[in-house]
Amino acid sequence: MTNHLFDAFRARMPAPERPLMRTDDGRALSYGDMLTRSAQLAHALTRLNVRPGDRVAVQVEKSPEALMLYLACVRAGAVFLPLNTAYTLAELGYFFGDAEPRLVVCDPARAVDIATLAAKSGADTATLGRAGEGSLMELASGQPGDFDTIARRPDDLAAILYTSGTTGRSKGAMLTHENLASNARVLVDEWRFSAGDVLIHALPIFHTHGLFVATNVILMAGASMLFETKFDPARIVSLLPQATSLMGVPTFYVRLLQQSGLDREAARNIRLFVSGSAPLLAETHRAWRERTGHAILERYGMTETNMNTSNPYDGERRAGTVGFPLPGVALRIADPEGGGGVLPAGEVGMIEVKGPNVFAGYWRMPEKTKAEFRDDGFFITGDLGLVDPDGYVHIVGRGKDLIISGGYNIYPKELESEIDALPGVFESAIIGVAHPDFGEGVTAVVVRSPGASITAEDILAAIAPRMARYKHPKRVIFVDELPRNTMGKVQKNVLRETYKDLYALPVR
Ligand code: MLC
Ligand code: AMP
Repeated sequence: MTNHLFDAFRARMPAPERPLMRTDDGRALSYGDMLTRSAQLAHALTRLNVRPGDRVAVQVEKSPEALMLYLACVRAGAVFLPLNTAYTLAELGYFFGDAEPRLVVCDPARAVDIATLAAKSGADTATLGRAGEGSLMELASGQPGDFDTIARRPDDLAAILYTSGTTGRSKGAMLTHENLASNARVLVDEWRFSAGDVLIHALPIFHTHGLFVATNVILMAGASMLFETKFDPARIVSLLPQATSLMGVPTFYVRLLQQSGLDREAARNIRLFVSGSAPLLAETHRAWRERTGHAILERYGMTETNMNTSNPYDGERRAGTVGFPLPGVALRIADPEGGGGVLPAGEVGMIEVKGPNVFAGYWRMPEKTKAEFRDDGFFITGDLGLVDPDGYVHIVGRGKDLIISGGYNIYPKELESEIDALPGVFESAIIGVAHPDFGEGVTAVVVRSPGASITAEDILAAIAPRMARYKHPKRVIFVDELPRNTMGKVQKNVLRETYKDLYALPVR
């Protein structure tokens, strides 16, 4: 039986005794262990009535078992649906209702609340803790160590990852086996990964970057990783000599630069530093080069598209650009207004992409899917950019109202709706303001209702149980009125200019 994604990993798998990962609590997992554990977990999923095509929603702390659960879903033909550990019950309720998972896997500490919520959508619940404890591994440990991997075609779904919508509801991006396999294969080749590589993996595994870019590349190369459950900059510097590569969001590099131990000697065995998920400042790129001798390779991707472009492995990695379209990816700059005609080189417009990396659409939202694709199959990214005379793609802004803080996306509309609904608030505008650590800091600009005295603390306390912590405003500013244009639209650009120095001082 062929299972498109798992067979692609298996085809390049090294000898079973070769290491796949070493964890920060000293555990080691070989490729053989990966096969056994993922097989046992695939049996456990089957025992829990997960059938091919069923969604398995997973909100658990980072652990080797959590990664094995991803592979078990692939092997069992299920659709893996990872969820940010910061999501509140209110946020989870929406995802469960929309995705209708067969099974929800959560941390034992949240089991009671989540099981109640999951049951409302008809899902069963199993638990998996940071150290592998919980009902799921208990069931898995008694299962056989081999599994007849379920057949899956290239266009079958492997995962659904939710991305927040600019106009409200979160959308589930449907990613196929071929989306993931093709992208991993291309990245392995472009970035020259091989079995001898050791990647420092310190990203969360519920997003494209940590789950697909980092993990799939390692699996596809038969390489290994130092699997860190959290990003601790001092520890990362101490691990550098044992590694050949690091992948991170710009905040990683900003924080690592504050470590006195970061120098050429520490980075002597590294061959590749990769950054993505948010813009890497040219000054961070330069500072990194001075300190370590390495030019960070910046690449550009999205949940919906996996990776689209990359600076070259050989050749100039140009600061402030995201490099060239990856092999197999067609990229064009289109007129964001008036029907999307393709613009001449050098002009700023909407970045549109097409290729085997581009997702199959939004889960149960055919209208939204249709709206974000052109008739000829190009996906409208929402990012504004240009292609320079040398072919490098530059991202110059966003056509979508989105804030990226430390690599996490925050959709202003979602926060504005919550804040506007509070008694004492007349209206609000959420903006991203340059932030030395997170890249952009979420900032709330609020107009009180006449006579009201609501405070910043009141607002933060009200949203705390409803929204993930990383979405919370770092500052709340009260104003008498919001600036508007003649059409009555709030001028967020004016607000961003007014508050551009709000976080100017280094935070740490
Ligand atoms: C944590 N906090 C954040 C935050 N991360 N606030 C805003 N933005 C963030 N990204 C909050 C915490 O809740 C805490 O709040 C306070 O900030 C300080 O926390 P910390 O200890 O400094 O944070 P830390 O745990 O170290 O996390 C920072 C981080 C993390 C950078 C390591 O955010 C991270 O792992 N980011 C990576 C995200 C990622 O993987 N993105 C890829 C998306 S895929 P308080 O108030 O409790 O103190 C994608 C596609 C592509 O975009 O192209 O790759
Ligand atoms: P997400 O929806 O979390 O996958 O975020 C995708 C968005 O992150 C893209 O649409 C871009 O706006 C942004 N992004 C990813 N990589 C980069 C990069 N290297 N430079 C600038 N923005 C990036």
